[in-house]
Amino acid sequence: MNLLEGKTALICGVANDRSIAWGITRAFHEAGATIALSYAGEKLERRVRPLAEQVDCDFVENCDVSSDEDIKQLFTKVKQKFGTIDILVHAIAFANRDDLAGQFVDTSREGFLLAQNISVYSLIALSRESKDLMPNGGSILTLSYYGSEKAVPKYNVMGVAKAGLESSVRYLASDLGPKGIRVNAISAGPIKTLSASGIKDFRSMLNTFPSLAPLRRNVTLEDIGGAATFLASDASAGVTGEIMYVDAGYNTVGLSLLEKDEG
Ligand code: NAD
Ligand code: 0WE
Repeated sequence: MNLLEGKTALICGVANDRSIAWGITRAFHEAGATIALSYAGEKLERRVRPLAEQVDCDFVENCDVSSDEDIKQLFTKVKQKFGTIDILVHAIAFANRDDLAGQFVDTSREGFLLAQNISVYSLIALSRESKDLMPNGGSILTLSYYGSEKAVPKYNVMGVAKAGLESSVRYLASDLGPKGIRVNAISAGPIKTLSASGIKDFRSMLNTFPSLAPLRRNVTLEDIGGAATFLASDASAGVTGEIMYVDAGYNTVGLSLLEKDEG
């Protein structure tokens, strides 16, 4: 399928081949999009360049989203190379590891502001820059998680950040809708990425999830890539301000009594 033929996508947040951003990149490439990538920190360049080659991408730029300077430079280079873009993917989050371990009540001011800065404000800043490069309209996508609306043990300060992120999606959609720019989030089920590997008990989350989710399995990078392709394409032209769950149905069920009669 060539849903994204003729479209250019700037994808921010590839760290390695397990990143959700990489799953989205592969899906966009298969759908015919031209790809531009940004990563955070020179250490990652070594990992991201070879991945970029796999999708015929020769635009790979460093951008730490805590730096206004980095963001400005990224978009200057995007403008030089592509002129305009059609799609922005924001797949970036960060909180102090300690804040994802103890109790939420112990969150420091510094830890709170860090999580909001990297995980929420960055979407606003990247969207502002993107809108000037989207004269023909466009699609902006970010990644959220269920911990935004329910208190998930240990997700803590990131849960509050994701609540802010989802709210930002609605406000950005409201601002940019008149320009034909849509803004949506995918709320993904748990996936074992670099970010997740730092989390104690993540493995037991992945092991338990299939018994609770209607589809009886974990979600894959391909699941997220498919939904992202839809939201980035004109097939979703009437959808904006939306939080789309790609979680094997997990968020839709209440009491889960484990039953033996599967099938
Ligand atoms: P990942 O570690 O592969 O990606 C996170 C990315 O954020 C990395 O590329 C990292 O370099 C980038 N990043 C961190 N600080 C940055 C900064 N200052 N500037 C620029 N980039 C920075 O992990 P992932 O799971 O693919 O995470 C991508 C998104 O998906 C995140 O928003 C995450 O919250 C969300 N998400 C993940 C899961 C999951 O279970 N893995 C589930 C739902 C949502
Ligand atoms: O959004 C995320 C992960 C976000 C994240 C992860 C880390 C680990 C390493 C942000 N910052 C950091 N900082 C680090 O130093 N997810 C949705 C994955 C995730 O993280 C959890 C989860 C799930 C799911 C943390 C606790 C409980 C569940």
